[in-house]
Amino acid sequence: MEYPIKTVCIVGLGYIGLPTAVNPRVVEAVNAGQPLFSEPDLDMLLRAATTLRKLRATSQPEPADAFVIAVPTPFHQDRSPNLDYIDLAADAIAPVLVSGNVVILESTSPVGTTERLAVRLARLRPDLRFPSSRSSEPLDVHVAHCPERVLPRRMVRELIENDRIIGGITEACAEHAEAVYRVFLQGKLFRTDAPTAELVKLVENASRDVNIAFANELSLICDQLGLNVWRVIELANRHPRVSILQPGPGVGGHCIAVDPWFIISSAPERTRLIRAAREVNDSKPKFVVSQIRERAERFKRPVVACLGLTYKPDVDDMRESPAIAITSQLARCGEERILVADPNLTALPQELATLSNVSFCETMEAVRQADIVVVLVAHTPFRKIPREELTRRVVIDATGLTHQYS
Ligand code: SAJ
Repeated sequence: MEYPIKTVCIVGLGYIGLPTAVNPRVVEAVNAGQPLFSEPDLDMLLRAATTLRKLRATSQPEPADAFVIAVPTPFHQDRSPNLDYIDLAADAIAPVLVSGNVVILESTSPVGTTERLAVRLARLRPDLRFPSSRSSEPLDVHVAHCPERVLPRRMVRELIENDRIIGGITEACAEHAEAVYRVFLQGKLFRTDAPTAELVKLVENASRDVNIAFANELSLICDQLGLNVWRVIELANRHPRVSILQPGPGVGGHCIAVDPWFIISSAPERTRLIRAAREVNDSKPKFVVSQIRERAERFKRPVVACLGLTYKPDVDDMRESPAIAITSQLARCGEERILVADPNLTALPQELATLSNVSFCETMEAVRQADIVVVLVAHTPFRKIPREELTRRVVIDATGLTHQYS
């Protein structure tokens, strides 16, 4: 069956979601064709979309055929999920919903959230019929979950090419949601129910977290045994059925370090491995700080160059960045003078800018002044640092970038 989709209202226009979207500065920037974060090809597409009047940002949702909710789902201090932004999005779209609409939740969500969204909308709009997994009555508004899966820096391509999972509260909901993705998707669509789709997304990120934890645990073991973890992994991966990921300074970003907790909070007694992986990854920044402090002991007042602050290579996103946690812990607990360099940033973030022993400088300037060079993010430009500039200094490489020299 055909369900024509002419207008789509996206709630949440950036990775800070709804609170950002209602900010007049963001609305102006998007309407002027300027994205608020850098992502290959996004600025060009945004300019084209706004110029052709295919995209318009507003501070309040407007009537549309389909509504896509893409707001953040952080956790509370006790690591239980915080669904406030989804609730705010529901409250914002409820007044403009009409019969025939489809509402799609794209935010990564704990199992049960899509049905909870439908219940909230039904309460706000008693004049419309919303879906329930317990009933197959005809509906006015369809509700489904279609979790996003794109990798930062490859977002534009992956958005079109990746396969998508569509979890409808009912079969009809999945069918209606599919019509939205058929407009642009080249990857395959797989239909399922909403709770399965919710868990699939969480499982994807938890699987990556567990695999990174394995690599991080290997880095701790190799440190104790005096072995090169990068070489060990490189050689182990020559086995046809072994594919170990890379250790690093810890796991950052707003997804992989957060989403496994949504599974843990749904089944606390049955998530020993997922929890242990989170703990291994969360403990890695502290380990890197202790490595730096140990090597710094032999200097009177060491100058430490921290290379990289973002949560992963070649992005400008600093959310939950282990590199920031390491730099900040180091600055707070020691005598060290810290020089920070990051080719993807123009200044220190607020939490480091207020520390008197931390300053921001250009990469080679930081390296040349340093007694100890700490590689925290394997940004591509760091690969151009001349080898001899590193070999004559103490180097602590949390990323494997300098393994190319060995
Ligand atoms: N990392 C390692 N070692 C590795 C790989 C990554 O330490 O071998 C670290 C990175 O440095 C970073 C963190 O893990 O700090 C996460 O980076 P990432 O590149 O693995 O993932 P994200 O957070 O940028 O994006 C993930 C992706 N999920 C999966 O690959 C399963 C993406 O497809 C999702 O759309 C995204 O989460 C999301 O929004 O959920």
